[in-house]
Amino acid sequence: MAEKIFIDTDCGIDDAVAIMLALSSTEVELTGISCVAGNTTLDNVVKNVCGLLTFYGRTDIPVYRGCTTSLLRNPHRAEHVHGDNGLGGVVLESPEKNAEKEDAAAGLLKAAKANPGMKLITLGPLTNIAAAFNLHPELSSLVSEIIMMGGAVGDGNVTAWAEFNFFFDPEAIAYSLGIDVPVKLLSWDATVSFALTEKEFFDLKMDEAPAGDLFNRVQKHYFDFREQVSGKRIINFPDPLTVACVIDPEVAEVTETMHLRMNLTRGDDKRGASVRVSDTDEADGTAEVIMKCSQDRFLRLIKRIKENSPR
Ligand SMILES: [Ca+2]
Repeated sequence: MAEKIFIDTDCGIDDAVAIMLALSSTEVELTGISCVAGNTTLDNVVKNVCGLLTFYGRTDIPVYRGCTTSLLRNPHRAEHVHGDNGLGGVVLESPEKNAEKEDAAAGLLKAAKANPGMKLITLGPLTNIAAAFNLHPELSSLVSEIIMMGGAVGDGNVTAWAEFNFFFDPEAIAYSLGIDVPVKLLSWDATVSFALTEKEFFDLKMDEAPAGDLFNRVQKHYFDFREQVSGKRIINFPDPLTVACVIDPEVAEVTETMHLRMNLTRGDDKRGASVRVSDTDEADGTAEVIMKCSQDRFLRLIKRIKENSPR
């Protein structure tokens, strides 16, 4: 039977690919999507998610609006990475659906009550999750696992110490690590454990089907961004890897259990870093951290976006 999942997202480029991968895979069943500000504004995130679900003809999947900014109002977004609309400037057809009336916390609770034991996948800052579990503590007995994209043991992607989702809302991460549900983290280290060159990317021939063509178009902006910062046209897949590790747990090649404490010191260069500590009393929580992924297994999955494309 398909694993029931719920996705929380700040739908930028790689979130879109992650959702496309989930919609292309029969091992998982998407019970709902909640939206949070992060890579782009909340309004853009809702529009992108509703547009994607329309593209897939899956307007039956409920979408919920969540938090408009981080708990401490962090103005830092990532338009330089994901473009003005979060999808690298790619404009989807007008969505044939809107967000539900309930907010993200209520939507998550509704899905969890209907699907006890479901897994929660988070692809953005943890603001919605901290709010939802605070408002509805019964969620911790209904959700079996939280799989988060975020955190860096080595270098981060925003500062030398911090990964974007953790940097954007470190207080929400500190809260979420302490929730009484097992947490798995797809770290920035796992993200950079492999990259595709532009040639390898086009060798996938994704544009043979409509969804694969959309996959190619949204990634173009990301190649341009990586070239600007590193001089190399390469691409990484943080959010798609996170979903891939739920679809096929063997995508995660190296994992390590870590006790983590967030650096919450305002004004400190290392704010947003997840610091490894040896003593559980000093930690905000313990997570199983995925440090390396299998490129072969992942690429086999990603091709499904083309193979199982709608229309
Ligand atoms: Ca994201």
